[in-house]
Amino acid sequence: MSVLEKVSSKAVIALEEKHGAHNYHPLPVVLKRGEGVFVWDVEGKKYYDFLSAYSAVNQGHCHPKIVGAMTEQAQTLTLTSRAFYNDMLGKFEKYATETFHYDKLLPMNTGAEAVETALKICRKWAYEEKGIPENKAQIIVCKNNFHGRTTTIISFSNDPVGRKNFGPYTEGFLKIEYDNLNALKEALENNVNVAGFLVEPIQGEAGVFVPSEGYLKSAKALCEKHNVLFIADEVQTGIARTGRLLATCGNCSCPDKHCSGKPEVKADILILGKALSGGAYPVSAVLANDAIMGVIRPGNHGSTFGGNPIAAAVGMAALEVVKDEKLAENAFELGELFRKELNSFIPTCPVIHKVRGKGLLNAILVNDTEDSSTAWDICMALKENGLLAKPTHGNIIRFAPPLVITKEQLMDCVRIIKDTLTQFAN
Ligand code: IF1
Repeated sequence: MSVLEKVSSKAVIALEEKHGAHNYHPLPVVLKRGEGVFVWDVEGKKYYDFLSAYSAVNQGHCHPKIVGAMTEQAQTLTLTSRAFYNDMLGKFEKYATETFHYDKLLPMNTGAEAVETALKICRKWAYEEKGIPENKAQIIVCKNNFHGRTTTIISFSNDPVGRKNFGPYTEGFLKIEYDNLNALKEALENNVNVAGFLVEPIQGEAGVFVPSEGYLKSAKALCEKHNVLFIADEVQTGIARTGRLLATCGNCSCPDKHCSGKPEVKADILILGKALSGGAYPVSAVLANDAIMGVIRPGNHGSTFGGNPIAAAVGMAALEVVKDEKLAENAFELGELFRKELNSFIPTCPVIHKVRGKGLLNAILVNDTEDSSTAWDICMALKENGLLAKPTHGNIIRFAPPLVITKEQLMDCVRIIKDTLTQFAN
């Protein structure tokens, strides 16, 4: 088949079915173009994108500033490896560390790699700074976490599908209940060799589970008391998604007006990915202050592509767009509106019973069992009605549009969602 030939969705799906590994179960829609909040399939049908590539495309599809920075850099210098310096990485590191208020940044490519990086930094810090005996370091993680797909990360997952038959598993992790300060307190008190606490500010894969008010702040205080590093995985929640630059936003001078005066917590190690590139390129990073990042020395860690000049150019542009276009503020305001609209609709709708989330990371809870196909069927109907979303955990549907969405567009989407759910009530 010529690449120029027009293809049908059916043909593309058949190609993947035959030649691709079956590690995903996508919604049957084949996209070929994106712009802002919209994507188009190969038949030309237009959709609102309410997944945003799992919050990677916060700045909207094919943002001209990000694509411009990327193409310009791609025509100049793409990759040097870290065996040599490139003239872009330092600029990106300066820009990002000033944006998030940390001394240092370690660049990687994917979220999972950044999580692995954070775990390595934490362990090394534990042995060299905290004085934990060699190979005894423990890192506390939460039940129902999602931090990626590497062998070490799945070792502390409790999703049987993602984990089973991929053992033997990496040791050194203690699992506690999420949003439970007592569980954290006990784990810290009963284990002398705890190095870190790895946590998602909102659990994404678990169905957009928002912890109780004050949980993160108190958890951070407990960690401080026990000289344990608080590691925030903001791969999904970061970069304005939840209505603040970071969901753990402790930067009172950050460009987000909703943050000022209401600092939550500042992680000892911050993990970013996804929207750090606006979805244009794989860019992830770990940020920490010198006392922690200082344990990393030449040869300890790295990656061929991490910190490449395209990633640096794209990362800078992506962060600039977030500031210039006030995406945190937009996510905050439109998120409130979205939940208000759905909350007033729920009493009239027997199909869903709850909407929850922060900023523009939201989910609706469908009135059916976890193994039912209702949420999937609703997503199929939403697709027919021009809006793309994906179920998580069977009966939960996540709604996370690009943060460049306007109020008018959001209200149009609320209408589509209400109409579709009403369709299911009958
Ligand atoms: C897939 C979920 C989202 C993440 C957090 C690290 C990573 C992720 C908090 C790893 C990745 C993704 C990956 C994606 C599904 C997805 C996801 F449904 F599983 F939970 F976003 F909501 N930390 N999350 O959410 O980043 O290595 O993928 O770059 O297809 O597995 P990555």
